[in-house]
Amino acid sequence: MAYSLGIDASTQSISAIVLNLDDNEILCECSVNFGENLPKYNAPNGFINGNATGEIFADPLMWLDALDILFEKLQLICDLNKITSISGAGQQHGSVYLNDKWIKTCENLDPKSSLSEQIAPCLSRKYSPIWMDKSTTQECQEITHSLGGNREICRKSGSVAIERFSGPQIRRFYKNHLEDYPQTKRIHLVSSFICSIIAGKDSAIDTGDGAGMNLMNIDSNTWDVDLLKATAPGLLDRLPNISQGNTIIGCVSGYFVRKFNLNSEAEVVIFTGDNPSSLVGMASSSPGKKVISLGTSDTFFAAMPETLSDPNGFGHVFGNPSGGSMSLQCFLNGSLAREKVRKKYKFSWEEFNQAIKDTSPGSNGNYMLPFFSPEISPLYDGQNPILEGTKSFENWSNPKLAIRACLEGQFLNMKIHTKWMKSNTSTIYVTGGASQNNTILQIISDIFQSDIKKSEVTGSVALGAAMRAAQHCMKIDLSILENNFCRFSNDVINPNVDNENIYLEAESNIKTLLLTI
Ligand code: ADP
Ligand code: XUL
Repeated sequence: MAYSLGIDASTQSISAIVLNLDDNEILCECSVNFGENLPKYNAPNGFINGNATGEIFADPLMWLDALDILFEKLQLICDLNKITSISGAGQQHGSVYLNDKWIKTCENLDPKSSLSEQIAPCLSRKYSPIWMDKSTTQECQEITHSLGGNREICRKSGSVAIERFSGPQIRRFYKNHLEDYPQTKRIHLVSSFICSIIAGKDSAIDTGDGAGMNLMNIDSNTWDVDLLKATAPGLLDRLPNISQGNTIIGCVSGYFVRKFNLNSEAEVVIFTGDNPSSLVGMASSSPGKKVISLGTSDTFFAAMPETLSDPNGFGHVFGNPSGGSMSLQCFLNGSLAREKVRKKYKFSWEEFNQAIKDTSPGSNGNYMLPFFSPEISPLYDGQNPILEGTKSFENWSNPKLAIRACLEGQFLNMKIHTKWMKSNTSTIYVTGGASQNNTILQIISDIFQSDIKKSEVTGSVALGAAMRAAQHCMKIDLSILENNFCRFSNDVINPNVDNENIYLEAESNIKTLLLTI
């Protein structure tokens, strides 16, 4: 029996999927939610606000405690000794800062003590800035200036300098913590940090996640000297190597063998970012399919036949774990905005859905840009949604219309900001926590006038990781893994053609509203 394990270290939780490669079935799934399972970290959604405006951090020790709990739980439902291949993925852009104790500690993890206890003395920065952080506008400007403008940095790194990307974050740390930067000997991404722990060995960063740093040259897949120089001194020595996503780093750390009965011969493939991993788990590694992931953030992505970049500078080019590149547009105010509106009226998800059923497409001419916190697609620095319509709508006293207008505003904005990808396929594949909500999916279908196919596995990130592990360690063809494990529900959601014109008119009104920000 050969099992493959995929791990997803995401914003709100850490999850795992185990595939039985002999029976072609998903053997088990398991998740540890940071807010619910580790309340002592005071991070109900997996992150905490910093003191300065725009700062958003997560505690790497919380991720490690969650990893220990994840394996405790997995051990109860699965024979971990049968796992022969492991890989994983992490929320993108987050960076972890480690001192000179790191490598030795990581290589000698002791099962008698917890991961967090052992790694705590290795942190040269207590908290990790994550992808929601917006505090580096100044650093983005400095890096852009050094490179000679947006066009050049986008040509080299696949994106203009972006606040949440690791390069600008590292620069801010270097500038503001002059005493801690010299103590920092290694800077990892969330993906390569968790991979190092799993393998008991300092891991490389893969090209998929590495492209989300404003530090990697997307043509050569190496650290770019000009980008490094513009970011912080001595950075090359502090970064791990970059490797292709098919790299096997070695076998699983003895920590997991002795503590949770993993097989000492289980091999580990280097981790990637959550979005590149989801591309694999959604059977979309080859160009021709587009995917919407409705997680903490909403993302829209696709494998690319040719490297295109967003002329507006809001989109990104990342490495495709199967070779070539993928395009991605991220909408920060994803599930968190939907949650805000829902909680504003103390509605359950059922009441939220009923509100949609009780109102009409187009929200009777009321429009909303539901940006409750700063947005990146498009750039918006405010904290308040923009509403235009009747007085009662604008002062939030019509809960049902507010809910519909929030959803319509989100997905019309998504349609407007993903046109640059020029993907004309008629089906959209959806995944992520909110994809279980068919009412939301119907609105997406009507706005894009596309069929929607829902992944039956909500954990497409962990699934993609387990598939990559099996592909590279067990040498199983990706198309076979896709056939065996990527399942989409039979009930395809079809667009209501009667709503097409209503949403075309709404799109033009949302475009006008976007001009006001
Ligand atoms: P991440 O991987 O970014 O941690 P998930 O993909 O697990 O996030 O998605 C979590 C989100 O899913 C939650 O923030 C929640 O708002 C959303 N969600 C869960 N259930 C529903 C539902 N029935 N309807 C809409 N959204 C939902
Ligand atoms: C992508 C992005 C988010 C994170 C967290 O650029 O910032 O999707 O990867 O999921």
